[in-house]
Amino acid sequence: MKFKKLTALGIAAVSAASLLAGCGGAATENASNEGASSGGGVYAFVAKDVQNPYMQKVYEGFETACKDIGVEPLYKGPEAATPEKQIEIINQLVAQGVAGIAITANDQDALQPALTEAMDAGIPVISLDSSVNPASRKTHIQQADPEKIGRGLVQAAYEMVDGNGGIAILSATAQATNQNLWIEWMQKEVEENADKYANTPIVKIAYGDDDPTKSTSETQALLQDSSIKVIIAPTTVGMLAAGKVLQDKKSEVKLTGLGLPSEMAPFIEDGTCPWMYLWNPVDIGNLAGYTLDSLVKGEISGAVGETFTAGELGDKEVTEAADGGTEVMLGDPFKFDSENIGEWKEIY
Ligand code: RAM
Repeated sequence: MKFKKLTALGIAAVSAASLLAGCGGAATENASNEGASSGGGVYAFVAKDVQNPYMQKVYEGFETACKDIGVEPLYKGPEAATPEKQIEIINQLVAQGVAGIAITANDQDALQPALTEAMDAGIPVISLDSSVNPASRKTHIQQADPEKIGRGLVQAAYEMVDGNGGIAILSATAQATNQNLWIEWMQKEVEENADKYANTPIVKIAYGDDDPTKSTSETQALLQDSSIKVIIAPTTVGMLAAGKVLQDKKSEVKLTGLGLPSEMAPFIEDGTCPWMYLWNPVDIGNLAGYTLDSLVKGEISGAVGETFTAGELGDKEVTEAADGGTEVMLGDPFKFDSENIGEWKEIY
């Protein structure tokens, strides 16, 4: 399977519009938005962590959807990407009586008691970006097919080293559902094509926890292993940290992964990262806002086959997810390289 080259100008227009419209500041775990404290008519967004610029881009789209729908958006999240603080936040949101919760999860299972309590209290819950297990959600917003992402990243790494050189993966946290699923597909791609990948094994998986400092030191440690010739960072935080280390060291090691064009442009322009992939983070948040709204209004229940309209993103369908639950898919990942990065770095 191959990634699609970026052609969707319609989506570009939506992104630019969303970015212009979305101008709210990010609240931290201790703050709540003005006017949102009463709970009713509030759609809450719980980030993996509030330090992550990617989360803020996703929230911009969610915020725009809420404003278009006419409800109050609320941004919450812990300082670091751990489930414990997310549980506290969920409990607060339930006590506050918000109308719906969209969460990007730091653990697949640990949030289940808190999230089922929310749903029992009549508050629809969806996950986005990084899923919770099917029992903890009504549905999940899937950015793109995890198989395409995982296989595509390893195929890219293979090409970058001409089929000769070890691959290292710099991930987010060890519990991140989305990264773990992508890594499974990366491993499957290598195992199923053993002859092709004979000289490009996956030699190490490191975890930078979506923390810039840890991601930097983990990259430095990977570089101690001279068999590693390419790093795949399926996280925007990891990619930026790895790019800086490689650039500083003028390393020959190549980098690919999932990065924000606005952050990764200098590394694509100087060849550190020949190309990378991502979807539109603003659109993910936007789709989450409209999906949550359809659940709150009872237009859908999160079951396979249901359809709804997600604002400018158009008609969407609830489909079966690989984990046995359901999901709503945004679309194909985009490829960013030296030809198009100049245009996209301005957008997200
Ligand atoms: C990071 C996060 C997020 C992931 C992106 C690609 O910011 O880990 O979950 O989807 O990267």
